[in-house]
Amino acid sequence: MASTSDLDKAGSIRRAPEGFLDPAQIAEVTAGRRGFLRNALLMAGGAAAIASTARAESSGDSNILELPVHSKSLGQPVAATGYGQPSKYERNLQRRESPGLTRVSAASVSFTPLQGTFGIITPNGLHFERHHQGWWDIDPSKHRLMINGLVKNPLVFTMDDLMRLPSVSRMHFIECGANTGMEWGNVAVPTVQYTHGMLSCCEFTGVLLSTLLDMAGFDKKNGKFILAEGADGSSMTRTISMERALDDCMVAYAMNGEMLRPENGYPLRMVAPGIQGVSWVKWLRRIEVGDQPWGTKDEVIHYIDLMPDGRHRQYTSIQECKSVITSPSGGQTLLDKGFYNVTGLAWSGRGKVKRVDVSFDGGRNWQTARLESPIQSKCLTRFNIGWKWDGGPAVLQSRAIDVTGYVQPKINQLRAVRGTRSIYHNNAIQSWKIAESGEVANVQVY
Ligand SMILES: Nc1nc2c(c(=O)[nH]1)N[C@H]1C(S)=C(S)[C@@H](COP(=O)(O)O)O[C@H]1N2
Ligand SMILES: [Mo]
Repeated sequence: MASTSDLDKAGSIRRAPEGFLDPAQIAEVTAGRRGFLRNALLMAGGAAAIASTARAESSGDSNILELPVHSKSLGQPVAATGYGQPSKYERNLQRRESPGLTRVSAASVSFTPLQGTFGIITPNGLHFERHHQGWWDIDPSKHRLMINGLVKNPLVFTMDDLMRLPSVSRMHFIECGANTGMEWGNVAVPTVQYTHGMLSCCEFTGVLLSTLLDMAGFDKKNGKFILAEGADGSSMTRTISMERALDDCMVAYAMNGEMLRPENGYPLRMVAPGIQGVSWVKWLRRIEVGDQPWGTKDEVIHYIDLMPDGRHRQYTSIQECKSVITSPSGGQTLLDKGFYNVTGLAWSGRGKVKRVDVSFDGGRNWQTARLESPIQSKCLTRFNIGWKWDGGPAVLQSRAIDVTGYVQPKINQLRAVRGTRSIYHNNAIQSWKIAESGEVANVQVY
């Protein structure tokens, strides 16, 4: 394996700038993550000799020799609150607002802590949130969904009406088009939570949009687009092509086995698989059928990409193939040399993930990672690969390939086509640098 120190000398690796977080926040993020890795290793210690910290012998370990109170007295009765909560030892795992983003009143973002979630499903309480005008807990008995425009029979549904219709349950990722947007501007946010945490994945339950459009008798000749409109004060309206609307879009009322959370659009949201998050209109109240795109404010001012020739790329709907190593990742610290399970997530808005390669030397050599099942279309896929850290500097990267054969690009390949003035739609390879101290930092490898 080639050493990465020459990459350093060439100035091709950019360290996360200091002062992006204030010292108290850095302490909070890194202390929590250190604790997490230490705990994780202790827990895994009994399973196999995976880390040199797992001792073969345990003489004098009071955790074994002294019977703990939970082994010799009565435990708690059923939980006093009907809705279960995580262990108090997991309270560091929180959605967080990025310290680097300015919050404009209720227009805000909270990021999913990808470094501390497992498998592919995001627990509902950790699903990222993006509100343009704050969230509401809407009374479902008063909520209505209207279908109008180029339809024979304009319709209005109550929630009860919708829940009587044929339903489907499907697992899909949702990613905000601005996810990883800070990296365009050369700002290295410190953790995977803030680089990639506008990403979540749930099993959604609802009614296919095609079912509703058929019921309304949409104009098959001129009905080329639909407009989805939300009931909050942000006037969130997004155009979706009829082709995609009829393919796999759904109006969903449930996520991960329970009704939607208020912050994620309760009681009804659009699920637009593979399409950027903004089109997943929350608190969905109206669908209009039309013959051309509407060009609403969120389609002409926001979610567009300023290209090198000065023109804007508009209506970029698909989230291209992307992946990221979630552990080890920025802000974590490796405790010792030896074996580590390197794990991460891969996804594509065009279908299934075909392969994920991982590099430990900044992209010179690649090894194919193990994909965990299920591997589903437009859904997160979990990958794992074993790695033995020799204690020297290393740069970890993952590169995903989807069923179309598309290969996740390097940041410089993306910049060559897209320039440097974009905010949205950055699907470049992410690099994590491991220092000899074991500290993991966000770097860019060109
Ligand atoms: N009505 C409405 N829908 C909305 C938004 C909003 O502010 N209002 N935000 C959009 C954006 S930009 C994103 S990325 C997703 C975020 O969904 P989540 O909050 O469930 O993660 O919802 C989209 N739908
Ligand atoms: Mo978004």
